[in-house]
Amino acid sequence: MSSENILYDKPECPFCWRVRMALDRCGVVYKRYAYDNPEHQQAWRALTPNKTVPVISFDKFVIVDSSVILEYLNDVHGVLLPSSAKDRALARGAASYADAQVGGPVRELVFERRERLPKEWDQEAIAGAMGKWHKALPRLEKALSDVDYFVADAGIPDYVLASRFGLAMAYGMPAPQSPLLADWFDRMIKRNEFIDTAPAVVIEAIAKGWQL
Ligand SMILES: N[C@@H](CCC(=O)N[C@@H](CS)C(=O)NCC(=O)O)C(=O)O
Repeated sequence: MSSENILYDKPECPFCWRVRMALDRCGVVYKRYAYDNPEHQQAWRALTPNKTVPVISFDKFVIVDSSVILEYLNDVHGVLLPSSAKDRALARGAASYADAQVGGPVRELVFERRERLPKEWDQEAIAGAMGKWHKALPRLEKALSDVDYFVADAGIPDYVLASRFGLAMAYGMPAPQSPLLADWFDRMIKRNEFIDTAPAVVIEAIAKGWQL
């Protein structure tokens, strides 16, 4: 029997998108099933105790939670984290900071703008999210002072942050004031694993000429 990899996924979920980028980068062939497709929903439910996406089944070996999937992909393919223990710790630290401090405000902005009509938007909540976004960026910028990516040729922290930045830009977050982060993101959006896996809303924003 031939092997089969299945990703249960939601297009605009940042956790799913970073896993899609990593799978693409590692050249893993997989089927992508929408978690809420009635044909696949029952199978997805049976696999995840948390009822979240992403969930992946590598030839029936199931992993739940994006950070565990990304670490597994690095263990197998070895390109998503640096080789020294110290550099790996720094990369994991950057990923976890990006997710908490950048992810939080981006989530607030996306929820406000995606779930409501423009006239119902809570402008105070949007301004609050934008303020937190600007506060979160300087620390990430520091890590990019001498390098093109957080991990040589891009890796886990790059995919974690790019999934947040992509959605932020698509939902109208102001461009980062930092030239280093703006240049990093410009490099990221030109990469195959970004373009091949981006949600429709991000592809549409890029097609409309969206630029930082
Ligand atoms: N820690 C989990 C978080 C995953 C998560 O929160 N996914 C959201 C979508 S972005 C989810 O599945 N929510 C339940 C739902 O949409 O029904 C991971 O990294 O995989």
